[in-house]
Amino acid sequence: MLLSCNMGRKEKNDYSTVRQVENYLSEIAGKNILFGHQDDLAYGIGWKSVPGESDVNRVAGSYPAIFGWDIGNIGDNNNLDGVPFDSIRAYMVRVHKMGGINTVSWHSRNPLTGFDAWNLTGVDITAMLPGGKSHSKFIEQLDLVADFFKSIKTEKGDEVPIIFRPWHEMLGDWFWWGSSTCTDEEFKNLFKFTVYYLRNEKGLKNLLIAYSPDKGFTTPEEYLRRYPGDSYVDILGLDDYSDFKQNRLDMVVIRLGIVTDVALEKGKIAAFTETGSDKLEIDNWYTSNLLQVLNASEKTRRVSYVMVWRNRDTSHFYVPYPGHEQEEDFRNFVSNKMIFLLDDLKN
Ligand code: BMA
Repeated sequence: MLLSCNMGRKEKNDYSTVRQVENYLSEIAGKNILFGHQDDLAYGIGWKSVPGESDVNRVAGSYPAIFGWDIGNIGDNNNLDGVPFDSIRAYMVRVHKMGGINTVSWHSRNPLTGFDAWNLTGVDITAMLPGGKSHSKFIEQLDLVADFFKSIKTEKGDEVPIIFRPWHEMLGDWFWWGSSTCTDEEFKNLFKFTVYYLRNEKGLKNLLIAYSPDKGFTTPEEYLRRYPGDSYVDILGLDDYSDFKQNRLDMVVIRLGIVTDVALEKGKIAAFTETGSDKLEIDNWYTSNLLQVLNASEKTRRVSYVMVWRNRDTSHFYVPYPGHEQEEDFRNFVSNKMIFLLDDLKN
């Protein structure tokens, strides 16, 4: 391989909505942090596919500013968590019309085996890439992704900007694209080819690409160990749950500081792409943990958005629901001037 990848991005005089989103996220660095929630409109505690519902809105009186979706099991009717792709498309268009921002992750099956993202057997990245013996199987998957992304349009035909966050948490060893099953070089080639194919071969111009390692780093060099290169990435992220679980807020601050330092140096956006306390097991997590790390320093305040994971049911959730003891704490968190929900973003 490879592959120059500048097409479809940062051309001069580009006033497209995706550039507006990118500029906005850059401009708020150091001032505001958008709050996001995975699958927010699709389901919550005690409800499922009820139009207009949202646990964030139920508790805080506004929708989130960032809405996360996952395209694992693309090609099936439903995604890996049972949300129909037709619904995801409709939610994403709705988010765009409401003035919110969509981000998409991909708990991808292994295209060679069909096994899920967590299955570490039968991994052969080289075979998936150009010249490899199973390249066509990977292309089939990427074509499904491209077709889905292309289908996300308003009635007027306007494209909806998407923050695409493929191959996330790649420093860890729990996904098939992780560090125990593919080398750094293979990983970079996988990432590069994915972005190259969607942008240059498929002509998708509405994507911002996020590189989103887990907490497996303590230096900028380690953070960038699997970084595919500046022309493939727009947003530098961090996925970190376990530092909170282990009460290592100092480590979250250090890691976010590295992410925002690297972002500043590269002229890119920094984001806390995934975090949370499952079941809100930590007391007043939003103000005693999340707000503390986001507001810890000039560096951490340069994060443009933070997103927590989904509210599946009472045994797996990240945002309090009506009646939950941390409702008030969540309202205190979002009422901080720095934190933006959709209503703040629109104002
Ligand atoms: C994990 C859990 C799983 C889910 C996966 C992909 O963190 O929420 O239940 O299938 O994310 O969304």
